[in-house]
Amino acid sequence: MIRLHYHPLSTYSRRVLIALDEKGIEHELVTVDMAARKHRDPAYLAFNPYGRVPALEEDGFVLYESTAILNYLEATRPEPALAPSDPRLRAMVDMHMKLCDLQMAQPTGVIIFPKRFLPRERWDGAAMARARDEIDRHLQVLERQLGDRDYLVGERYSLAEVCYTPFVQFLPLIEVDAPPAVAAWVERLLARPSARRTEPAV
Ligand SMILES: N[C@@H](CCC(=O)N[C@@H](CS)C(=O)NCC(=O)O)C(=O)O
Repeated sequence: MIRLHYHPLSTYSRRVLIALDEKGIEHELVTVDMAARKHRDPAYLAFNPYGRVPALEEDGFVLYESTAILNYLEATRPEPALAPSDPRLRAMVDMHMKLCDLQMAQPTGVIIFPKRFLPRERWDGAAMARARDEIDRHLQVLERQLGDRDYLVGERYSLAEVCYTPFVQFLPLIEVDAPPAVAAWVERLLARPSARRTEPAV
């Protein structure tokens, strides 16, 4: 049985929750009390030496880094498929997963972490403005990549969309206006039952 060490407000954890839901994988959730700094306890650092969530555990096998976990789930539970079998399309999914981390997830964290969890006097306004510009530019790239298609790769929902969902959820908090194709894609992503069932409380 899979055990997922996670936090209910964690964007990266939510990627894994979405994949578990999409694939109907039975699992057990272990909440890491991050407010109480439990992710820094030696007991948790034994799972993930970087002290981050999510971390997955199955029969003594431990894996962290959400994209690695998603790829593991896809490899071990290929149905229903969240990645195409064609090597070029699969490579494109990998590319979008990586770019999501670099161009979207990272700058999103710079804005939403303080806005969700820190008092305003601790916000770094300049860094947040730079992050917002970066996201704005990235959404323009996504707009061209999407064109008139519903999904990023091969006309099917894939791990690329799983990776983006928790982050595009926060576009209103980021205060970036998505261009039209991206806005329609975001709506499509957030309407999926797996997205609705894993929606964070804050
Ligand atoms: N690259 C990691 C990022 C995970 C991550 O940053 N998780 C956040 C919660 S959303 C966390 O655990 N932060 C605690 C910390 O960095 O101390 C992944 O994809 O799993």
